[in-house]
Amino acid sequence: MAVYLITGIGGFIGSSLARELLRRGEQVRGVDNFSTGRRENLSQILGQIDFREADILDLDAMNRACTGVDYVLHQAAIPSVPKSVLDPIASNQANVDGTVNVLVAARDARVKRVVYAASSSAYGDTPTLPKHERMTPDPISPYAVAKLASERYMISFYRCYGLETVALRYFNIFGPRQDPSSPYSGVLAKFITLMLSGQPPTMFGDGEQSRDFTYIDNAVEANLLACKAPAAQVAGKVFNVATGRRVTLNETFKLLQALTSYSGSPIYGAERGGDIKHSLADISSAAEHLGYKPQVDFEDGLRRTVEWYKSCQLSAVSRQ
Ligand code: UD2
Repeated sequence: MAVYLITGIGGFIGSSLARELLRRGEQVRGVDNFSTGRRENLSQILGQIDFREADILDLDAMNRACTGVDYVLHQAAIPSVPKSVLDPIASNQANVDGTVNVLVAARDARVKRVVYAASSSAYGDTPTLPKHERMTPDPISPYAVAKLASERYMISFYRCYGLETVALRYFNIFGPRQDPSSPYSGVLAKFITLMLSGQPPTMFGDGEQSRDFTYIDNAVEANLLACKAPAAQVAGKVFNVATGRRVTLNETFKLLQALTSYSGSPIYGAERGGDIKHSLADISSAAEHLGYKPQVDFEDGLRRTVEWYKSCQLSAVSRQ
């Protein structure tokens, strides 16, 4: 049994990682300051994890959290392009300074490996598709810059201190427990919950932007593979985590109409600042070096996600 520290364990990705690790019989420790994570995401597993409410900007707390840990899964972040455009200082603090703290603490505690939640936003709007890891990054938003800077810190800590690090560039992860309630929430969580309650979603732009939407189980699997893959193949490296297929928001809306029985139309609004038009990953490097293969495709993931939000609505109704 290994000890895993998950930063941002209250988030939808962090809490999904925790659930899977517990299912596999591993020991889970987690930190969150609940700036974007949610206590409800942990309510069913709180008795099975070593949870510490802490901010990754608190180096002492990170030192304590890393003591005795084998693997760190660093998910804590302010994960939003538009929020970073509004407040680049907060984005930099959480997404860069926080990462450096986690790395210093992990190095000093001699953890075996740190796996980092990097972002596809690092590629920017370069026209070449699919995006592969050898391309020169060209981030647009402050969020994307911060995520790329942290990725480079991961590589730097491997080169300078020999701390094994792996950066996983997530491509629009979605699934159950993604928070739909903030204006900065991921598009699918927002669209699904709006449409289930009979309200029109808003497309920022013409809806023809496309994403390689990736179901949460695939991201969880990639993290666990990244912990165990031979260091010679993965340490100090960056991998795309995606499905290798893209869909437009307009196409997604049609699929969601069928799944949610929503018969209205979307609202079309202004394009969002800092946005990327098309995003699609080449996942051959993750396949080769991590043994990664997406287990759940987009349609199946969308169906499972809609079912989960429906079940939340039902339990909210039964509580009334
Ligand atoms: C970026 C990253 C993603 C992850 C995420 C964290 C890219 C391609 N992806 O996601 O990997 O790091 O940041 O937040 O950079 N939209 C609407 N209506 C809404 C909400 C969003 O039309 O109500 C649009 C939005 O303008 C964008 C698309 O939907 O074109 C996806 O937006 P998002 O915020 O879900 O994720 P994105 O692509 O910024």
